[in-house]
Amino acid sequence: MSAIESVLKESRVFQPSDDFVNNANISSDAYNALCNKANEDYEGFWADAAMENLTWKKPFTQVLDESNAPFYKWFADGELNASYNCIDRHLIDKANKTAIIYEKDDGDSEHITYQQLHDRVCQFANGLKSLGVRKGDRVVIYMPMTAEAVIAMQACARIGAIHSVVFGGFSSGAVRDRIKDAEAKIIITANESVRGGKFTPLKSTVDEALSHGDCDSVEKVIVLKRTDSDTPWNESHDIWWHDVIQGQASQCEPEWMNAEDPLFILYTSGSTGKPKGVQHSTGGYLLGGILSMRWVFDYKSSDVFWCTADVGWITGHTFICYAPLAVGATQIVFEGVPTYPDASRFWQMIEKHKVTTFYTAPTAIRSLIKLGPDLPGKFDLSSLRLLGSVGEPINPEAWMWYYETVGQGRCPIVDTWWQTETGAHMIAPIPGAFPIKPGSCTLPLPGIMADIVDESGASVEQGKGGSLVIKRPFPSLLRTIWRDDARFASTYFPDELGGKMYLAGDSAYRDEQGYIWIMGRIDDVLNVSGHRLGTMEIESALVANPLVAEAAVVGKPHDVKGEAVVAFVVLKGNRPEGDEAQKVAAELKSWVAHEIGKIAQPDDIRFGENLPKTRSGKIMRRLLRTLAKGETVTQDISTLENPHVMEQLSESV
Ligand code: 6R9
Repeated sequence: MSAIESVLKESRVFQPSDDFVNNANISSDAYNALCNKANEDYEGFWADAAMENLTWKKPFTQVLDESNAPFYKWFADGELNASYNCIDRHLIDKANKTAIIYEKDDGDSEHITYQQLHDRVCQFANGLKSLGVRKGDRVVIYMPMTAEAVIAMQACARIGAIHSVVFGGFSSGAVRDRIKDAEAKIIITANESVRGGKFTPLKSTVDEALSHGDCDSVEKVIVLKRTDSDTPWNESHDIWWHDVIQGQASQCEPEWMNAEDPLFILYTSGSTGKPKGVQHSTGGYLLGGILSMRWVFDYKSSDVFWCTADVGWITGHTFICYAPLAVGATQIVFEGVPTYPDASRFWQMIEKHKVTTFYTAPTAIRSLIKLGPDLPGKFDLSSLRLLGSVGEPINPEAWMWYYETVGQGRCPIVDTWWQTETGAHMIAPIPGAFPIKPGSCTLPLPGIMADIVDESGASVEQGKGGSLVIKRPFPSLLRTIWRDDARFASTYFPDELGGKMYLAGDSAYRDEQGYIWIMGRIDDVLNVSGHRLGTMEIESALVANPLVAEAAVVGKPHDVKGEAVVAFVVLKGNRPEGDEAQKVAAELKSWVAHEIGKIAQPDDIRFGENLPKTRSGKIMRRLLRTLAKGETVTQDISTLENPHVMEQLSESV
């Protein structure tokens, strides 16, 4: 495994500057004190954090309830509202502070204060109520990266509706599956998205999702008019966003929620064909995000925070919609792409808005290195004080460039390991408390009892790879998979590990200093440009095509995306060759884009008369991974049913 070898060679250590340490929220002493407190009085540690960081309508008296493990409850008798915590509680002293700098694709920007955000969220929340949306109803949000996307999410939280955001790059099939699984009452979308100067219809994708007639739960489709183009319209259920807020009051009493009430559902890929509806709580989830802001991002009220993720992913939920607002930060919401109008957009925006804290993904860093390694030097990036990375392991080359060229050797990099399921950072540097190493997400946060174990659940020795687990429940952990408790328990708390350890799905090892190095997924999940994709999901999409008899999907290393999708396909007819193979491959690529979304499109398609299988009929995936990488097969293929397909499958179309 080349990625692991390259991190293994990495031994550099970077100390934070004295200046950073002197001003840090958490010093090394404070960090040790937090860890000790969490070790000695686990519940007391979390109770204090929840009291200090959240504003409760009714304070909790219970902390952790383990009586129905692994369905853990936190602060269960407390009441609060997430939107109140993100907005209203700042109005006393920060009403005129900018909450959101909304930068549009074309470079125009709009500053929205906390008071203005409050008023817009309340108006939209009242509009939702007027359409009959009530506490516990599900609302699917399929929107571009606009200020309105955040307003829609916050408005749901305000009235206790459960949002389920679907990434704007997903296709109608993916939208339909999610609407059906969540039984959504309302869909919120925009007529079009605007990214990199291109307009992409969203409303018509929603129409297509609804056209099969099996989404009976949907009562209304709310449409933001983002562009002036004509919009297909259905009088019976479509309604414009501007009509929804028309005449609505800018006050809306928050719905006081139980700490355990679901805040949202977010679908993510796993090892089966069906994405999982990860369900998060109100109190515990919000607490996790706030602690990440204070500890890992060392949040200061003077910061300008920018997370470049899309709200369609967990990173955008926690670090755009909720946590920066919950601490009263000024943050950027960016509609566009890093390469438009050119590859200096990020650097130009950091200069323009005096960004202090910049959080992006290794794949973005790698592509920007390719497109312009010297471009950051042309801008004034002196406002930056901290950099973050998320989504996949960052290779030391990209880390060094980020550190030296973007951060000018001044800014610590926080490499944050966490997941859709964990809701907030789990293993990440506390930048003023201890040094960082390129490629390592460093140490578990205080209160996060992470460990690396073997198949039986026993801790492995230092330097040895194993499965990453978290041994104690923590507040921001998912509560269940939407309407699938059994899958939740078997996926995340498997019996083999005793049923009480959270199994993350990643492998990792620890070095001499206890620093954790993530090695990759242990399940059939690919990480393409920091996005999670299930191989089974792509395989089911492929075999749904009338031409395809069988398909197997694996990942291969890619220098920008991290991993690329390779599909091995057997057609119902003859194995295609030459132009015919080109044509069918192109057709299958656009088929997958249509079934799931462009991000799932295979980079490489290979046709065989069959797939390599053992005599018992199992597809030999390890062999396919070797073929995908173009490496020589050293595995024993003597048990193969059909060795001659190996040659066919080593040829890319
Ligand atoms: C936040 C997010 C989760 C998976 C996770 C792991 C990979 C995320 C990482 C990382 C190494 C990091 N991952 N951050 N691997 N270093 N700093 O990305 O959530 O989309 O659910 O993906 O991403 O494999 O299990 P999600």
